Amino acid sequence: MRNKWQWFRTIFLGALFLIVAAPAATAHGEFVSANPAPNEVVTTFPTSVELVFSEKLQEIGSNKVNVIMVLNADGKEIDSKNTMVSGDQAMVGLEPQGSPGTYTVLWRNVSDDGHATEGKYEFIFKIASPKTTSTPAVGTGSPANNRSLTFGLLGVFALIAVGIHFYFKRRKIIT
Ligand SMILES: [Cu+2]
Repeated sequence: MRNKWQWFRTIFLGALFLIVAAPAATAHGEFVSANPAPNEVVTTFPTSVELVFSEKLQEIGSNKVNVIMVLNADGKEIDSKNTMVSGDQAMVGLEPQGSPGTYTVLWRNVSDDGHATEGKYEFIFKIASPKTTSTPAVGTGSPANNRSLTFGLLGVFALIAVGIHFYFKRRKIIT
């Protein structure tokens, strides 16, 4: 039992060290910008995903060390599996998509200094509604969906506010 705990503690401290020490080290090929951008809402599905990093990327022979992977809402890979690299940029082509939803971009790179970095972000594909602002809601569902989304967000904010309130209240009692 004791051995198991020591092992666990070692792993835990190791992970903690990595989390604390990693940002302190040099920048590597950090994420700078992307198209589509993180959390961007696109109404035309992009033909590619392009990422810009803070350092020139390294290509090691024919090995694909710089990879961009794009998944649809169902987790299906919809990229061309052929990430291209040019300087500090990488891009991958995308298959055309019909269904609106949240798409996930996963990336991994190796910068010129030999350091590997990885990350992910999401963008949202929304089919543009054909209705204009002057005509009241011809389409079904979408205004209600927007409204429920707004209320949902308000609810989340309210919960966070209540949480913070009680957190500080408790701290006050303890100290
Ligand atoms: Cu580095």
